[in-house]
Amino acid sequence: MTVTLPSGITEETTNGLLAYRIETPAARGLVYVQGAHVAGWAPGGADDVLWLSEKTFLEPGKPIRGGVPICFPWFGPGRSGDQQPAHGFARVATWRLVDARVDDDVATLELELTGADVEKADDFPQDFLARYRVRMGRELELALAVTAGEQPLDFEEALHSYLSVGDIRQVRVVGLDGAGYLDKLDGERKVQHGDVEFTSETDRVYRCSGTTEVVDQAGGRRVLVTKQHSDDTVVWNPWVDKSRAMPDFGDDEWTGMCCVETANALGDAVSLAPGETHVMVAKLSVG
Ligand code: TA6
Repeated sequence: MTVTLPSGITEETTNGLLAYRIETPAARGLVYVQGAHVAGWAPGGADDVLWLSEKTFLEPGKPIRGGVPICFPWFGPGRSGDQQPAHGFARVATWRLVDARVDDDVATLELELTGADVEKADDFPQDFLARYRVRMGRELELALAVTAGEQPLDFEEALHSYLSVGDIRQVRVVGLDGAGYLDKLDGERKVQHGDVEFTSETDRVYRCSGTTEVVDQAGGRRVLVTKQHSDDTVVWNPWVDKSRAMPDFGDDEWTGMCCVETANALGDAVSLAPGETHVMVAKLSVG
């Protein structure tokens, strides 16, 4: 299927990875076909809202470090704890562009993935359909629609947004006060008191279906993360040691990023009857 690209959307290839570059008066951005991976978004004349590691892999089959990876059909190692690849096959699979348009300076790309596009994952039903709509303007709206085929479908999902911040040590995440969470560092279940602040490695899955706001004092920016049909918000910063342990993450880059992820994970996995569709939506806006 050949999609005609409208003015404002161009195609480019980097290291064998096909991508669509968006340049309109409302936004600049980049979306790789591998993983339907939004790697950059800058509203209007502003700086990029999404963080991308200077060390990221940009090679077929390797996940891109930064932007908004799509985690599907499992999160992390999955509920069994041994699923590979980490965060599911969708983020390293080759999606298919099915629509591209620009309306009032807002660029919309729609990409699809089916079981036929993925080598693999043993027991995951092949006849699912995942459709991802990226709407890039002064806001970034991401909608992941999953439709079950003839078999029931049970999956986790996350839009694993890496936000660019001035200094994580001066960031507050507002909106999680009172929310229960799984602290993945010690496996304990805890309750958030007040805003989330960062003083060490932070890796938490909050039970939260509402809006959060990332207050980036050093960067002088607030990023609002609103969502639909997502029961979990994941907050992550690797801090020093973990950053140094990742080959695709600069040793000192940890101060400049904060993940606030829109998810349905762990006990909030989605179960679909045959033919049923679930749509998870995340919207980023800058204040
Ligand atoms: O969302 C947080 C997390 O699950 C962390 O535990 C860390 O593993 C991060 O995702 C990045 O995962 P990746 O597989 O991209 O290195």
